[in-house]
Amino acid sequence: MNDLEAKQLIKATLSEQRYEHSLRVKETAEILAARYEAPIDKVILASLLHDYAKGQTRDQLKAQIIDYNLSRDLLDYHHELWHGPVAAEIFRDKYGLEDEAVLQAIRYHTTGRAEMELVEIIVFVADYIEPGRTIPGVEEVRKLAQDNIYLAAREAQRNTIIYLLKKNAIIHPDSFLAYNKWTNKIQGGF
Ligand code: DGI
Ligand code: FE
Ligand code: FE
Repeated sequence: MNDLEAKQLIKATLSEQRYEHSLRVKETAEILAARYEAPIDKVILASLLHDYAKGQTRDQLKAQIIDYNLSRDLLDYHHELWHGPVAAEIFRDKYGLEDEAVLQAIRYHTTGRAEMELVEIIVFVADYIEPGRTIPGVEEVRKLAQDNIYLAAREAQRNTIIYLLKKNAIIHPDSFLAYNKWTNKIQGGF
């Protein structure tokens, strides 16, 4: 799949608002890819496609988690966490997308995970800082992203975890694993 096909696919599937968000994530991710010398084609494709399944209903997503044999554990977590893993399966199954780095970036764009490649981290951060976002603290993450992608990712994740804790939400372990990994990296650990 090339980026024109990806754009057409999301335009035909997503709401206008979500389509525009996806284009802004792509623009932001492109800048980060250049800055951090990440494979630009993979970054563009993953960022355009990351929210492909976002418009699906909870029941549709649930059915696909079962059909695609995704971890049933997912169903114990908020349905907001389902659209990434399901989208990755759809692209693999129905669109012949085989690039693992792209699929992983789509799959883990909401929670993060312990072992993230640069493409994944860039999509994760771009999704958080795209210019349409008004999340408290986003300005600080935008600044950090200019110099240190790990610091930016860690700060974004820290903000999300604090936000979720404040509303007594259940937090997926992958969110913590990503947070721990980035924090350790920043502090010069593993
Ligand atoms: O799809 P987007 O809105 O562009 O962004 P996203 O896929 O990063 O989804 C963000 C939402 O997901 C946001 O409301 C925070 C939530 N989220 C992220 N990690 C977790 C989580 N929600 C729960 N309950 N648990 C998590 O670990
Ligand atoms: Fe998303
Ligand atoms: Fe998004």
